[in-house]
Amino acid sequence: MSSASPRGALVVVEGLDRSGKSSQCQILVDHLNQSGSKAQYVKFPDRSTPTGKMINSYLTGSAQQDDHSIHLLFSANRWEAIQSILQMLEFGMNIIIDRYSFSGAVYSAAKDNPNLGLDWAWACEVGLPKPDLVLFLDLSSEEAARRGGYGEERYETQQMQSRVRALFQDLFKRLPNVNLKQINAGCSIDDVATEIRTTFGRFVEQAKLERPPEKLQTLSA
Ligand code: FDM
Ligand code: MG
Repeated sequence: MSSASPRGALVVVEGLDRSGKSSQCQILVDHLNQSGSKAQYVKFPDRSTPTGKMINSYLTGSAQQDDHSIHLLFSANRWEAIQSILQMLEFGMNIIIDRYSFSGAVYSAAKDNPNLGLDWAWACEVGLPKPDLVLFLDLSSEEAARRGGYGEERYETQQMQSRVRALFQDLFKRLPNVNLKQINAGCSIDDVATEIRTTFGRFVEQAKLERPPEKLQTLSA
């Protein structure tokens, strides 16, 4: 592959449970593939790998883990995938990631463990590829509840979700170099999809993609 051809874009979709992340990622991936760009969906946690199986046991309640230990497993689950993601980007593939380091930091910090704040939680993400664009699908807890409440997994409680929502905003304020677009996820699937498509199109027109991608840095004060 000649290095003259553009690399793919690394796009992350973040948001609360019920915000429509997974559907919107798929809609964007399908749209890009149908319109002549290459795109691949990637989801974290990837529950298929050895670390992902441990994470799945924890989330479904069949295993217990220390808060730090599970946090590091979620991070390891990203680090182990990075070489293949970088290769796909270099190959010109756009990678659309459903949850990334931002979920990693805020869900762990939302546990209110005094020894596991945002700074500690973010530290093991430093050095991972920095997304070229982060789309945050924002949803109020009222709208989430109207969508049928939460499921059975660990973290799927109203209290946890409202802490997570606030912590996402705290985290983004401390990452001024991240290219973030907040999207109101309270409208219809079609309206959200249109806004994402427009945002992605505008981003691609202006983007100058460094090779290799930049890296995530420590949080600002
Ligand atoms: N989650 C997800 C974390 O706690 N840390 C992480 O690094 C990631 C990627 O895992 F509650 C949480 C977020 C969610 C749970 O995610 C499972 P999905 O998207 O519902 O599978
Ligand atoms: Mg979930």
